[in-house]
Amino acid sequence: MSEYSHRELEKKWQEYWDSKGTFQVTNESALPKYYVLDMFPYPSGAGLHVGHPLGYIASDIYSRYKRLKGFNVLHPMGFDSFGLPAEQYAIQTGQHPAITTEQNITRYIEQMKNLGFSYDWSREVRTSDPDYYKWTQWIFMELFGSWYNNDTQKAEPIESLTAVFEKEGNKPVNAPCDEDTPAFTAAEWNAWTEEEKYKVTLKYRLTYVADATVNWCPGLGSVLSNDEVKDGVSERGGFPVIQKLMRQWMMRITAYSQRLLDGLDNIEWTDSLKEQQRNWIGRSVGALVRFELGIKEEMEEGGKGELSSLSSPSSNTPKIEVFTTRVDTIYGVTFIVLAPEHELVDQITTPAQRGDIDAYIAMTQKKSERDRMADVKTVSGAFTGAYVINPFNGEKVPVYIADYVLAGYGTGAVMAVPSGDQRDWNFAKHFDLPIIPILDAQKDIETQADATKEGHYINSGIINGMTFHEANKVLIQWLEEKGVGKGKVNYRLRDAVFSRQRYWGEPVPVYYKNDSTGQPLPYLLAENELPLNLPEVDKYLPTENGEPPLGRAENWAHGSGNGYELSTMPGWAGSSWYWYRYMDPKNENEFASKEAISYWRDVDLYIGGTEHATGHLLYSRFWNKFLKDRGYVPEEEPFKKLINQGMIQGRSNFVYRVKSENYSKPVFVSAGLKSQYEVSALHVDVNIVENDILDVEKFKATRPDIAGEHAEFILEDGKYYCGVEVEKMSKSKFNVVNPDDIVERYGADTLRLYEMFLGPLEQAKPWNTNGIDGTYRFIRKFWRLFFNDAGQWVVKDVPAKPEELKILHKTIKKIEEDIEHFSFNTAVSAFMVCVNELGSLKCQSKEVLNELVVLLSPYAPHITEELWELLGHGKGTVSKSAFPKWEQKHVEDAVFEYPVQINGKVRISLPFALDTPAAEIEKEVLANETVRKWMEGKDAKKVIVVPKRIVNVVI
Ligand code: ANZ
Repeated sequence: MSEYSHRELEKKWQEYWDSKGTFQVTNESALPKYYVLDMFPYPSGAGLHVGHPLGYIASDIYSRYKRLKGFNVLHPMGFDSFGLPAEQYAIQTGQHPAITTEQNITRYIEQMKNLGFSYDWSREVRTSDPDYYKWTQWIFMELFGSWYNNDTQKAEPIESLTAVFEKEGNKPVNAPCDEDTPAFTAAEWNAWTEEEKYKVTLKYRLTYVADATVNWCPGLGSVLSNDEVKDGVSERGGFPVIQKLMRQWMMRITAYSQRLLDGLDNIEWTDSLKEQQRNWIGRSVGALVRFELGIKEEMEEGGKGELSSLSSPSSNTPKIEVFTTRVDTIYGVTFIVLAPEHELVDQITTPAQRGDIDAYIAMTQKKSERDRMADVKTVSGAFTGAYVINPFNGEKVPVYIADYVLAGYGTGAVMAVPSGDQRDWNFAKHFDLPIIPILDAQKDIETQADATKEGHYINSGIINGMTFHEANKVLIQWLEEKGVGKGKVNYRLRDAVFSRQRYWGEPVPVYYKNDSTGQPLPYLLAENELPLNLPEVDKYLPTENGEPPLGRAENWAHGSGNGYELSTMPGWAGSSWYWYRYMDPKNENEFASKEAISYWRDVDLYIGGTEHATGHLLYSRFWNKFLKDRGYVPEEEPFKKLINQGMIQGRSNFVYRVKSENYSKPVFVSAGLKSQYEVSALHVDVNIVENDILDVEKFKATRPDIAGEHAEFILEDGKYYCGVEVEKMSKSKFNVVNPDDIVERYGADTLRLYEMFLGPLEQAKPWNTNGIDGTYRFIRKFWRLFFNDAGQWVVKDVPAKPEELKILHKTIKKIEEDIEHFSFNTAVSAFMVCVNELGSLKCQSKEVLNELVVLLSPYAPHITEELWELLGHGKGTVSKSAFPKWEQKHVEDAVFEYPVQINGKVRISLPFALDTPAAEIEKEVLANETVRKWMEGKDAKKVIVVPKRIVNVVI
């Protein structure tokens, strides 16, 4: 082939790689391993657009580079194939989601293969495949079979827990568990029936059933996770989402809060991503403080009555426990605020205040937690009529309820310090409550919030004059001594809701059997009953009595005759462990063999989008830590290095229709002339626009609805120029560019280079098809180094010239550095410079071109395979060769221009070959005419030659 023909050549090599299994890797290799993972896609019906492959191209370049560097590279691809869109489509069309999913996957694979990715397709996984979800179900069962031991900081089998119960009851057990877990002795435990024992263990398991306030989306008939809800509506479909209490499977991720935080210190992720995870976990160091309730009848009578609770504290008096990060402000507490849902509200509200309180509660029920957090302006609340005693100074303070206090955080109650907290300040102002300054630096009370920076405590007894940290320490000690509180670390992270009322997800491997009181109790399937296959249903909708779609399945019951769980697992289940399945995808006995896992261990490089910052990446880390605790995997963190590729935005084109009454004859004006008219801008399909010039005939043909036969076009220089705007790439904006079209026209190599050339990988950038011509020219110029205009092969076995070697070695050095830093765009520029320079030198040396082919192969794998073959490497593929080594001697200039200083002033610079001895340089410098002129006939006292730097002459 002497003409560059991307169509022929790319197909040829894609078929070659496929048929030879070029990129299949084994788990037994003497080579060091390297694992490059892409976040696997959900196969949507729309196929890939040019934005999707950005990360895949980068990871492919890196994988190919690592192979050339001598690593055994695992680079797999698969599909996160359970999910809502397929189910929505099934609801609308009756088509089984498995069918659409299969079709979409086929299309994705075809599109990916067209781009020349070096995936080991023999390891492909699909989360909706029973052979795969069998193991997702198995992990669920392992979680069910485990509890978290805070003392060992590990998940352990439930048997180690019941062993303690048998001997010592649950007093010595330090473990996260349900709030209503009773205290019991070994004697009590041992006296219980098996059923009673089982029920108690359910309170400790890492997955459990609970009533949880969830995001319920009636439009989708399902619960959604927080990251599936945006601004009060579902991300998919935009249906309203409300807060509802429902019985759900939960995952006790909170047991891992601290480890999820600590692990971030040992992985190479961007600071912003780590910060998002830290914020999501939300660690707060503070204290719990108990405020005892005054007897409310006495309080009401003038408020000055004897405080029986103060004089005779009794364990029966209700106490309000608050969580605070600022115990140091306790002297400034002037009221207490409870969340409207707080369990004590009903009990403490006085008859006189009941009306106000009930009305307020009714009002807040309408708001979601999100709305409540987001609204910082509106101040509202109600007085309960009750008072509590500040344990530090015996002051009595009133108790309010207000919706700025959230039921689900801390204890659902705060000690309010208006001089320290803005919300408390607003509340105090609104209800005319006292404000006590806590610091002496009192320019303005609102500035006191930051006690760590300035000011000394006033009115504060034991902490007067202390720093913030000292004060907190002293106060927490005081609390503990007096028995009214203790130090406490609080996390914002909540346990994860694991149930979805959907069809297209993993069935939960659980059935229900009624207990002796007739209540259903969940039981696990036996391991050999897995996978629990998704049953057929007649419709993908909830049943008439509101059960999830699985409620429609006929005869769908456990062998014992008991009904299965009807909800399915959430979208994140299958993606929380998939990187292990690639290690050993066909294994029928384990999720992956011990050998495979101990060879591949973890993902060295993970590339994907930022939208998974707090969902997938947190859940995966959680499951990984759990699997590690149970001895199934070796590493604490699954993804050592993570890069987020930036989004490729769409570049929309617009036409401008002149506003007019006459719609039968629309008039469109070219962009440059539009200011002369009153116009409305309309999106036009970017695929019928080239270099911003509209193909008017195609426009008429494809959009007869807006530009019929009779439309008129006001042109500039005979052309219709479109307007341009950068927006999200989406169908509705007519700016979607399909990689298939680009590949057809320019080839995958050009597309790969062009996507990398667009800008730094991590940055968002607009797609612009106009620029691709430049990259296409580069590829053809590269080809021209091997073939002349007449199509003759010009490469010769001639020794390389020094200039050629210099260009080559500088490029090798630069490309290597750039790949190591994931700076793919600068590498592409370096290739362009190199090819230009070798082109102008008319380089024909095989020695040079051979190396260049290897160097470019990760970026442009097809053309380089072809040339590699033509260079005489027979059947071997360039992907199995070795990355060239650059040598210092070639990189350096052969000659150095020495600046020559005479008594400290540079007077001239003189070129010397690098290997010139110092004595020779000295001799020639002193003999130079200009130098002699500046020496004014004097002798040199000293001549200092600093090699490759400078020559100093002292006279
Ligand atoms: C007294 C105080 C004084 C507070 C002060 C702050 C500043 P983070 O850092 O987010 O953990 N708080 C506690 N529970 C709450 C709840 N359920 N809803 C709303 N607010 C709650 O915040 C902890 C602080 O937020 C706590 O410290 C408490 O107010 C409030 F100058 O206590 B602070």
